[in-house]
Amino acid sequence: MAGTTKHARLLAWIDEIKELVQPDKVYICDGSQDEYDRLSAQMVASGTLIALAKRPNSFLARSDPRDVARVEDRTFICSTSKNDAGPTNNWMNPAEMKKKLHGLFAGSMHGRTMYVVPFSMGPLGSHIAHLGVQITDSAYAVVNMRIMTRMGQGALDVLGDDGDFVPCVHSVGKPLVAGEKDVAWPCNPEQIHIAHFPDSREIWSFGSGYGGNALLGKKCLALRIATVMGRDEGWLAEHMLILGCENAQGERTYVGAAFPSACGKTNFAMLVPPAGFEGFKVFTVGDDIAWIKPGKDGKLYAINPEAGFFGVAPGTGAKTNPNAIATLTKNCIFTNVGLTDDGDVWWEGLTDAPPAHLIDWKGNDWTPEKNKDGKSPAAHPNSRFTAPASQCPSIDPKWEDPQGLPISAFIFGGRMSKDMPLVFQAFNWSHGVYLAATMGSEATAAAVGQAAMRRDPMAMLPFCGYNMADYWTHWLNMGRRIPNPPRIFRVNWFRKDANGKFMWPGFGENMRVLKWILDRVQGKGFAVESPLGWMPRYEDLNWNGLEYDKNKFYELMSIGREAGTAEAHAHEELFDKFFDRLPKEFIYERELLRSRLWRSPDHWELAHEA
Ligand code: SAT
Ligand code: MN
Repeated sequence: MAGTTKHARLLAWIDEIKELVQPDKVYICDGSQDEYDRLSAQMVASGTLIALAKRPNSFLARSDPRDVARVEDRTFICSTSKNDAGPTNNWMNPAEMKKKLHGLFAGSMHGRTMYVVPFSMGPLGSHIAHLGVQITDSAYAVVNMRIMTRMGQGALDVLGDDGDFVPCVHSVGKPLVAGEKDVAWPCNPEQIHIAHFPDSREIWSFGSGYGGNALLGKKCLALRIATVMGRDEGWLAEHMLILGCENAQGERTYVGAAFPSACGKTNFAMLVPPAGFEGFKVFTVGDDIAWIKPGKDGKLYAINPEAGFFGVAPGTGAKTNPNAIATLTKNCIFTNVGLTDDGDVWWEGLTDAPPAHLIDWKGNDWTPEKNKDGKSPAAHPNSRFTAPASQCPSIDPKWEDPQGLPISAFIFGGRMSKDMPLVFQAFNWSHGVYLAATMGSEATAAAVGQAAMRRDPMAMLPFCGYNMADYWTHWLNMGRRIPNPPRIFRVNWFRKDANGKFMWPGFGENMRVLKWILDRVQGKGFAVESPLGWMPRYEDLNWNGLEYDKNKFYELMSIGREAGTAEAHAHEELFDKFFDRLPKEFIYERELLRSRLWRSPDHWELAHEA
């Protein structure tokens, strides 16, 4: 059975797109298990998916090696005014882009099925949820959307006869001529366009079948378009995980934490408290995106608009993230990981010892020998799992609460191998917004062609659908509008020593930092003023169960005046791009930072202060 709708505008739009893309067939998805099974069986038969003998109802896909990550330089914000997209986005005139897209999409689904994928971001019918409809010629996108969103007839029912939806058009851009045999992963890498129209709230994506380029509910709708909705309606759409931490007294505190792609959000969201934290438990609400709205009581409430995890596979193992491993046992899609000889998946970090032989993500024979230089991993560094959130053992019982969950702290963390301490707290809201806005992070594999180090404000550089300076102003205003805004923290799990070794063990041990953050939120934790913010002393962290040298801790927390001053100076480079749109608070915050650094010693250490 296919999905049914009497929504006149939706039906007219389906006809209009069909006319343009010229598919062989049109199919409206109902989101049923039966439909999922049918589509997966078709893709197994055509070679797009491989059924995994070791994991029930789970599949492996291998992408075209030219289509493995988000493509930021082919991602566009097509607002009417260029200034509304701002200097950090690629802008194109909406009329020009539409013309271009119409050229690309004309006949682009020839020889293929045009799937109509109705979906809800957020629980069905929740007042914070938003509906979208994705048209796509990728069955792979359809089955992934079923895991990542509430997809199918349920969404159509909520849409009713005249409900509002964000139209999303997607094509892999590889029409088939009569008799042409399809490839396993059709795509058109030379012609990738991921275009957003914030004024008319629509999305058009051409040429890629991978992740955020193709699952349009995720970065395109739930971040780029949703940031614009949030600006207009007074809420926040953020690149944040949401977790709840329960203490021995059973009190649960929720935090939102923003990190750039592939910097450990999924691991942090599913953290298992280490020995020494008996009675503590971490609950997962989301691992990538948070929609945050002010409640009537003046608190900020967050929902996870997604229904699944699209997590980075490499580095995910029983030691680093046992909850993810338990989530992945069934009903999952794996993309660009290795295939073992007994029909299971493998990636670097899944187990300590690699299998003696497997088929790598490119479909070639692979032995550990082959990756001796580290340049030919079995799994692509941006290989992913798509998994239902409901299967996660640490999922919060209230993760689908349509009211959302009250947020007490925001955490912002970049990937910085130098200079940036493990943790500190903002002095106040506007300082916190400044800390988040100036966040720097080193390149990962999540997007092609990243600079070695870049400013990634709020981890939103690739995901903000409007002028970043206006977004900062929106953040400043959100804090002013509520009586007691969440406390703001910066963290950095990635500092390295002189030998290039990570100084902090990370993963479960991040609980030590989280606990201090919660103590601060609850008014219990001690802190010392540093040039960058409030910091814990060694004795302010719980060290039960971990031997961590006091001197090493102070080294991890230290601030070099020269490096700090250079950093403050570099903020100017970022700010200069925005001219008069820059919030004036930021100029003031930068001057305060400079003067705090100026009066600090060359090498500032907590030990000297405490
Ligand atoms: O491919 S996605 O954009 O969904 C993943 C990410 O970069 O965060
Ligand atoms: Mn992400």
